[in-house]
Amino acid sequence: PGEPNNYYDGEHCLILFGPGNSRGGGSGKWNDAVNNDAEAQGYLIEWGAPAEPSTNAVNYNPLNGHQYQVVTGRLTWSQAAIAAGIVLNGVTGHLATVNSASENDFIRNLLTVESGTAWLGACDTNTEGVWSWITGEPWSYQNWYPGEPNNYYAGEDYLAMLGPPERRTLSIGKWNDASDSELEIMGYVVEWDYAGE
Ligand code: MMA
Ligand code: CA
Repeated sequence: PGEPNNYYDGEHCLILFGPGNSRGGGSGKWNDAVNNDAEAQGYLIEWGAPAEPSTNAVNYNPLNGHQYQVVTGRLTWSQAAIAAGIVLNGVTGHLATVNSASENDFIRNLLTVESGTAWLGACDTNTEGVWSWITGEPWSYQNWYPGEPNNYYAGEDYLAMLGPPERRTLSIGKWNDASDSELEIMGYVVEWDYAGE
């Protein structure tokens, strides 16, 4: 009752009152809130079939001590970049960043027909043609498919690793720049940077 009130003309996001909330604990009632409202302590994710993400095993790469997981699901790059931030044993994940041929091979071998072509953690949204890893690591290694990145129709700013089934000759493990909502994408790769494991 009384909501949405767009309090101080600044409330544009939806909250569901849960147990313990003094103003409607467990009621299931809604409130409009600010983007960073301290009252909101969680969020709800919904997946609709048939795009339900399914997680595969977490895989340890002995070459750098990092863990990797391929998640199958049709997310945009922006959605995947957020979804990858899950915590595993106290370490926050990120979309995978690739710094060597051996790391690229390791990830390439995790891709499946189900995950298909999958997001990696780089974009050139700041300056067209200047690619950077979301972790801030130097852009030292790259493995583009011939002719890529082509910024197709001037709308491709996000990095994907081409997966099976092979649609272009010798493509698996090679990189393509794609649009945020590229339909070819079927998964994303999460990396956790454990040090010294
Ligand atoms: C698709 C898309 C692009 C890629 C071209 C290559 C038609 O667009 O995946 O990112 O560069 O294919 O032909
Ligand atoms: Ca492209």
